[in-house]
Amino acid sequence: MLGGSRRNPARVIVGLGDTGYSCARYFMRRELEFRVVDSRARPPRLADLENLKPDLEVELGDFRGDRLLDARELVVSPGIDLRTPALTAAVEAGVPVTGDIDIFSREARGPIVAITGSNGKSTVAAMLAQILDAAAVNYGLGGNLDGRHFCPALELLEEDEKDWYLLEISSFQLETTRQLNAEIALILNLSADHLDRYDSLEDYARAKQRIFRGCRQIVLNRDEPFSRPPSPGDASIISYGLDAPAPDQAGLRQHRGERWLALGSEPYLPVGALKLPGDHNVSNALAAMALALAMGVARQHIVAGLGEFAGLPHRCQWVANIAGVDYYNDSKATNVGAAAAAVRNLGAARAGRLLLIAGGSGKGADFAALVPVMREFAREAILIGRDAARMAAVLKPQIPVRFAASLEQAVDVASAAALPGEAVLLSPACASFDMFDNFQQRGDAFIRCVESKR
Ligand code: UMA
Ligand code: ADP
Repeated sequence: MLGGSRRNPARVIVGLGDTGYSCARYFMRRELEFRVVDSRARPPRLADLENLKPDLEVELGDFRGDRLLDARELVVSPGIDLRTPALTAAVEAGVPVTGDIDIFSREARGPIVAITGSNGKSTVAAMLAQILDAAAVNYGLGGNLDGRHFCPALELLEEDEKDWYLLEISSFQLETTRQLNAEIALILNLSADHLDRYDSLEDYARAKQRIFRGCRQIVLNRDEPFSRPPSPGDASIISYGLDAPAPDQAGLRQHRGERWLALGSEPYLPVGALKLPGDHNVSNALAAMALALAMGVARQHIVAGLGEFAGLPHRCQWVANIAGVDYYNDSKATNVGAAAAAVRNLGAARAGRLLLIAGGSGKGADFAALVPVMREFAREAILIGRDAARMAAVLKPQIPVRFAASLEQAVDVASAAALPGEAVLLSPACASFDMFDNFQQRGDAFIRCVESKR
């Protein structure tokens, strides 16, 4: 099945992970000619593809520029940096580049709700899904979301046609999306992340802003300057924020002595009715509410969906209370913005009696933004992983820091140090790949360590 040169031009799928495999299936359904390249020796979906199409040409190992130059089109997977020399050479030679979301937007019949941002994408997408379940809307949910129940966007087209498509889209996927034409588009927020893939924060922001290309309605977060499109064009706008909303906008209002999510002057539900902790999740709930309003969903379904949503695992997930200490698993906090939000929100509720377990692979991030929240809302950091020393260098002058050789040891240190009424939070501010396969495995390992303390 491998190798060999051949007549062209065929489409070339670059990368054989979940995305590449979904693209291959899509091309097969459409009876379009394609071949596949992957720089890895054993890409994860190789066996699946071999079963599906044993005669297919798959080229493995370092990308060869000459094998890409005569392609009709490159369909590039999100995990691959477009700055890879073989890809830049093909682009310079005039080979068009696309990606799965780009193809999806051209093929899908139903309108698209597109969600991006540095943090909160999966939570907001899942909250909106819960609202749409309450409203009995026929929708498909996919894209960047991880997990057993979600799929790459193109797999949604294998199912019956839907009335709406909810897509969580990463900046990597947006890089290869020429024109999304979403019905509704939203950038939740932007904070430093993936700086191993972008030359600057501005480059990262520019990738995110491609979400607005051709969109008809924009949902924007008033609390986040990066949420705004560079020029909204003719798109209509509904905004949300933690302040009091103007008419027809979403926000927070005082009502019967507490904070309520509201549309203009109309209260929807009290903040206390949300099951997730922290103002970052109040903001996420307002985002889901604004998206649902833009879709035309009625008030009672929004209230029901938001009130029922219990949160996703690995995002500020409460694990246990052992000897008076609460343990939280926020393994999905793979960047500084997410970890800072967790420390602020969980630490504020305990007057700073919080121990943070953090560290891992920092993706080139500057950890300085953790310092003010750690100083105000935490009393100690226990650091693990490849970038522990780099993180310590930033935190150490300000707050006590200890190192641990493993996550298990970090939980031992934290549980020995934590006093009743305090909390231990795993919120690494880093990717997990130096010690684990993925953030789910890291979170599951944390839960097991905590459970062993009972
Ligand atoms: N890779 C190679 N050589 C190749 C192809 C890939 O070394 O030829 C490496 C990449 O550098 C990367 C890994 O393989 O480290 C996976 O890349 P991929 O493009 O094959 O990934 P997929 O399996 O297709 O999964 C992707 C998303 N992953 C990434 O963008 C890294 C998944 O998001 C997404 O669920 C899936 O498509 C379906 O849409 C995961 C993710 O971590 C959850 N996303 C990042 C994030 O949320 O921060 C952006
Ligand atoms: P994403 O899909 O963008 O990675 P998730 O909903 O999976 O977002 O959450 C990832 C991490 O970000 C978790 O640690 C979570 O607690 C944190 N988080 C969620 N929403 C926000 C927000 N609005 N601002 C900052 N951090 C957030």
